[in-house]
Formats: sequence, C-alpha cells, structure tokens
Amino acid sequence: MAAPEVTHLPNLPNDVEGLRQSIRDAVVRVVGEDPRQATERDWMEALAFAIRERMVERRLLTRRQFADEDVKRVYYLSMEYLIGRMLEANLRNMGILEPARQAMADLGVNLDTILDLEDDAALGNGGLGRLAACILESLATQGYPGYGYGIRYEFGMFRQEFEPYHQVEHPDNWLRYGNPWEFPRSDRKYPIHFYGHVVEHHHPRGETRYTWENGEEVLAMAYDYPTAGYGRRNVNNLRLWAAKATRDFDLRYFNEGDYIRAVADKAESETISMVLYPNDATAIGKELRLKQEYFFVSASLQDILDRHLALGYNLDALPDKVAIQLNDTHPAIAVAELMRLLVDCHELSWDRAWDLARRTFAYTNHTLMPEALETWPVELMERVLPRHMGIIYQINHDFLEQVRHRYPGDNDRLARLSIIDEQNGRRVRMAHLAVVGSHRVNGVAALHTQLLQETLFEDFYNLWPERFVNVTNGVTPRLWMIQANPALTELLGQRIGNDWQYDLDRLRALEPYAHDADLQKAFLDVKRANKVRLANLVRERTGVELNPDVMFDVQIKRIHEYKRQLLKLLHVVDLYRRIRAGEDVAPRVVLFGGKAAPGYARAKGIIQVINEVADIVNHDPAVGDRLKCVFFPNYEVSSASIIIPAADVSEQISTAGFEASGTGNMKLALNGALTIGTLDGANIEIRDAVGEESIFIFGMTADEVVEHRRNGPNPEAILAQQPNLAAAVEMIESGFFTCDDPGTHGDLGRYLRHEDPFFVIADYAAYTEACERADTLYADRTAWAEAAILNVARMGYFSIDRTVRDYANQIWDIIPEPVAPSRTNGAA
Ligand code: H2P
Repeated sequence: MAAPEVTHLPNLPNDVEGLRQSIRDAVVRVVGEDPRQATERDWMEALAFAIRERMVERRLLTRRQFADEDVKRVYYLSMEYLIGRMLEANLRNMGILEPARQAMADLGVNLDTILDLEDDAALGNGGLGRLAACILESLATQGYPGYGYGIRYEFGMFRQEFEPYHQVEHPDNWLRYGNPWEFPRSDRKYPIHFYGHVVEHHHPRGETRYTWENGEEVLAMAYDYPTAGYGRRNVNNLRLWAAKATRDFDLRYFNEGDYIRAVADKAESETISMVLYPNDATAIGKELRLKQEYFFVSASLQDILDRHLALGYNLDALPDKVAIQLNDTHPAIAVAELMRLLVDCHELSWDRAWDLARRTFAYTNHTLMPEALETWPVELMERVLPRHMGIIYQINHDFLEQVRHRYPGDNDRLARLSIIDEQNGRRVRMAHLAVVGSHRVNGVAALHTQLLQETLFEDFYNLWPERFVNVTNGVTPRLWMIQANPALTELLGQRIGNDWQYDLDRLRALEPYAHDADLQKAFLDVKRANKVRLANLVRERTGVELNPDVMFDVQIKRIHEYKRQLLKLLHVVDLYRRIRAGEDVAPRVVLFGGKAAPGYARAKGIIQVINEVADIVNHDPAVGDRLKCVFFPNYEVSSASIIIPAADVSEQISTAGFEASGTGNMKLALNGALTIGTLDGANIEIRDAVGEESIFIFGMTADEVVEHRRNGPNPEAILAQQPNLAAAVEMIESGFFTCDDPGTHGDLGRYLRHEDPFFVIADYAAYTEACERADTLYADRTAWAEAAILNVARMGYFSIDRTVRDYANQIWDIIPEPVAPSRTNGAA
C-alpha cells in the first residue's frame, strides 16, 4: 500500500487567481520565457499547459474510477479525427473559460487573440473524421468509459490555396510549434511487424501453430490527448500512435561507413505516420496506406489486451469488458489481427478466439460508394501481412462453409459473399471481413441503413438480419452551438434556460415562442450579427464584400460529384445571366467551401470553375449586391464555426441514395438555417423532425434515381426543354468565364450534356423551384424567422449524445460512469 502522499492527486484551483498563478508559472517553467517578454504565442502555450495540468488530474481520477468500478469500456478505432482547435473547447468543457479569460486579461493578454493563433488539428477529411471527434467529446460528456485510437499524423489534411482559381495543396505542418495538448508516452511502445514469412509448426496432438518470422519491425509510440466532458469531471483519452524506428541507426551500415543509409532507414520506417491520406476518387492501391492501417490497429489491439490483462481480467471476459468499434473499413484488418494475437501470441484455440473476436467487434459503414469500399490485392496482403492473409483465408473458409450449409449449391451467392473477390484480380474485401467479424453492423442514417440492407450487404442481411442496426449520426452542441454561436446560445439561455446544453431535446421548449415577435426580432438580429462576423472574415480572406442583409446561401463539404456543387453553380450562372438580361431576381450570397482530393481531377475542375465564375460575377458592376459568389479557401473546422451560424440557407443537394447521412446538414439546421435538400441521408429525418413547411425538399428520390438510371438518362433532351439551364451550360462551355483560355470548360459542357452521372441536369428544374420557394419565404421576414426558430427547436434528435446512447445501448452494451465529486479532488 503506497503512502497517502504518493497516491494523492493534486487538486489545482480553478478560480481566476489560481489560474493566473499557473499561467504565469508556466511561462517561466514550461515555455522558458520572461513574462515581461513573452509573446502572444508564449502566453497561449502557457495557458494550454495550465489547462492540461488540470485535465490530467481529472483524467487520472476518471481512470481510477473506471478501474474501481470494473466498467466495460468501448474503444473507437478510427483513421481520422477532425478535431479542430483544442484550446477553447478544452477551456469550455473544463468549465474554466470565463475565469481563464479574466486571468489572461489580468496578465494583459486578450484571450480571443490567443484562441485565434491555434492551428486546427485536421486529422481527417470530412464528415467521417468530424463524427469521430464528436463521438469522443460526447463519450466524455456523458461519462461513458470510451477511448479513441488513431494515428498521430505529422501532416494532417492539406492546406488549400487558390492560384488563382485552381486548388493548390500545401502541407499542413500542424505540429511545427510543438503541441501542448499531447502527452508523449515513450514507455508505451509496441512492435509492429511487416513482411517476412510464416512458419507452420505441426503438433502431434492439438492445432497447428504459426509463427511470423523475419521481415521488418517498427515501433508504435503512444501520444495521449485528454478529452474533457462538458459539465462533468470525466476526462477520457484519445491515444494517437506515431511510428518510431526500432533503432536509430542500422549499425551494419554505420560500421561500413554508410552513415546516410543508416539514417535513411530510420526515416523510412517513420514515414508510416507521416501524412493523412486525402480521400480519393479511386480506391487507393498504396502499400503505405495498408501499412498505416495495420500499424495503428495492431498497436491499439496490443494496448487494449495489455490493459484488459493488467486489470486482472482473463481473455474469455473480453466481450464482457471490451467493445471495439471499427470506424469504416479502414481498421477492418483488426479482425485478423485480434485473431493473430489471441491464437498465435496467447495460444487460444481458433474457435474460442473467433467467438471472442466476433462478440467484441462492431462495424460502422459510412458510404455506399463502391470506390470508397476498400479492397486489397491478395498479392499485396500476402507480401505485407503474410500471417493475416492466412488468417483471412481461414476465416473465409469457415464462413463459406456456413453459407454452403445454409444455401447448398448456390455458388453465385458464395462468390458474392466471399471475403475474397475472385473477379477483379483477387482482392480482399475489407467490408466483408468487417461484417463477418462483427456482431453488429450499422449505417449512419435510416435511409442509408435500409439501402445497405437492400443493396451492398443484401446477402449478409439475408444471412444475419439481427446483425444490422441503424444509428443516425449527430453533432455536438458544445462545439456547434455553444462555441460557434455564442449569441444564439445566450438568446436561448434567456428564453428557455440552459438545460438543452446537456439534453438537446429540451430545445423543444422554444417551439411555443416561434411566432413571438420579440423572439423573432432577437433571432434575426443574432443571425445578422453572425453574418457580419462572417462577412468580415470573407473580406479578410478573399477581398470580397458581402451585404449582410441578403440571403446567405451556403454549401460547405468535400467537393464531390455526388454532393453536386455543380448544381448550385449552374444556379449561380443562371441567376447571373438573368440579372444581366435585366430580370429581377431575389438577391443572394452563395458561399462554397470544401476541399477536393488532390487526385480527383473532376472535383478540382469544379473548384476552378466556381472560382472563375465568382471572379466575373463579383466584379461585374451590373450585378452589385444582387449576387455574390465566394469560394471560402481552406474550409476547416475553425472556419466552419464562423460560417455555419451565419447561414440562412443550407444546401444539402446530393443525388438521392448517395449521401450516407451528412452532418453539416444538422449543424446548419441547428443554427437556424433552412435546408434546401434532396430526400437523401439524414435529410429525410431532418424533414420529419422540422416539418415539411420548414424545409425545401426537391428532386428525385433514391428509387427514382435508380429508375432514371435504368431508363437511360438523357440530359440533352432535358436541356432542349429548359432554355435557362441550356443557356447556363452554354455560358460555361463557351469560355465566358475563362478569359485566358476559352477552351477550358468544353469538357465540363460535354460531361453535363452527355454523361451527367449524378443527374444535375435531371434535377435542375426541381432545384431552382425549391430555391424560389426559399426566396419567397425569405422575403417574408416573420414567416422566415418562425421557420428558422422551429428548425432550432426541433433539432434535438440530432445531438451526438443521442447517437452515442444508441451505440451504447444497441451495440456496445456499456453504461455511463460519471466521475463522482470528491472532497479532496473535487474542484468544480
Ligand atoms: C461520410 C459520408 C457522410 C456521413 C459521414 C459520417 C463518409 O462523410 O459521406 O454522408 O455523414 O461520413 O458518417 P464525408 O462525405 O463528409 O467525408
């Protein structure tokens, strides 16, 4: 038994005086600067250190309590976490934002200036990575024992610049000033093995055993990021792995005098965690990506088993004490890796291990797009992970035996279900591995889950209907309302109190006031102030002046054909042509934001043409304030939190059946934007929640899209009947917007006229009609305010807290374990 002073956790004060003391001390002790000479960045670092000391205290308390209470834990395995800035979020969730603001002011520093210095942690591409970050925040907020695992990329999502119209990618060197939020754990390192070969050991009695020999090894080293819950003491942990060479120098080369080669090997093994892969239009066939996936999965599983055993549990208790969620197929190799660890390293029998693995894993699917469903060439898998290839064959063999038994003689079904795709040069279908190895599979919105069951996983659904569940996505109100929209937060507080911050359904209390004239006025004033705030940022970033009194119409998301930025652009061009022709159109600001995968030529072409159109429109004196078009550069979490509260209209116009859920749609509606949307993803559930009158739905349904495709789409025939649309397409392809090189967009014209794979042309008329409905309502300020307020009031369902509870109850079987206040360690 350790002495009390050893086991006692410090209990730092959270009042202004205590914080001021900690911050001033940190400038000297941690930053190493004289407070008289400290720069703003020095103060930022000192503040971050003062907070992290407090976070780690609560982290340790949380950990103790989880151990004492024997809790079941969930581990979220994700290649992506799109966290954004951490300083403000940590201050808020720790409940010390205002005391810290005051403490900084006492030290002569403006907190808001400091907050703006921080780079975004952009370890993700889009919705998938942002969802992961929201889930971690909610796990902590609700007191669930939840851990995140991922990769500590040296370079996150690229920084986007326009030169002048097309996207240029710059490396995101987010760690260049170091990172005050992370705790490097040099004692937490696991060996990760690649290449080599497998040796079989036959035992006269009992199973054949395998060892994986030779090959290469790198180390995975842990970096911990404490994640604070809002309004609770719970602080969870996000553990990100960085690759380290097993030794700094290969002595063989060194002794031969080849110093450079000795160091180069070290650099090469460390490239594994160097850079986040941007989403790509075509499946990534890169060895490095496979290595990244295996690297973080293996380290995480070794760590999970270590913790499980260290807590005194035996391996048979794994599914009772551990749930592992696979975020998309990226970590699906975990199924084979856990089998390897249990069978090869812990010497469990195959059948026992398989039962444990399947009851431990669950898999979330985020897309039906075939190119995003990972498959790896068997040859590559065999070379990089030879033991895993053998394990996958064994899993597949056992699985197909079951299928044969159930559907004798149905060879087509076997081929469709097999984990190995024999058609396309033999590839491992990671989604199949994930489904076979999980006890639950979920889609991320009702329609998406239904389509999974009817299309992509139809055969699996027939086999195991009980495995499939829906968990509709959600967003955290802490970031997407309290932090992003302080003015609306305050207004809500005045009207309905603050309970909604913990239970978003309480926003309903606003509903009876939706037609209260005072509230409407206050609501519109808040919106206008947020628009002014955005207009200032847009001026700073792009030089374009926006009039806050016209409608702000916003489409922010990754650039992808199915998300249909082109549909919005055609509308802009159409309006522009009509304004020039002297027509009276309702004024609007159209704002785009989003990145195109560097290898996705069509998406990059879309960015270029939007920028070109914007340049002409914004400089045409005939247009004035009636139309402005902005492509907001380098859209990321921190700019999203300025853009979203300022939006009047939210564009959610994907081709029906293609957007799994969407989460931007939820953030925007929560902030009082009205949605123009197709019946796709979570838009359907948003419509059901806010009511038909408070949303503008248009276009083909998912079924109609399938039908339309079957009948052979004919964009040319549609164009022949729609002169406005035809004129817009002509204007683009004629080179009107590309003074330098009029030929540039001929290809885009051909694409729209002859291919139009995502039915931009087919949905155009319905789309503009929906925009006009929005214009009409917008002109009636009272009616608009009422609809916008109702959107806010009815968005409770889309809280990430509900999402996380759905996972906890339907999939993980875990319960919250709020950290109790204690007298010794119970600062507020
Ligand atoms: C994806 C889907 C979205 C979904 C999100 C989170 C992959 O995000 O396309 O429809 O909401 O996952 O489940 P995104 O396109 O934003 O990268």
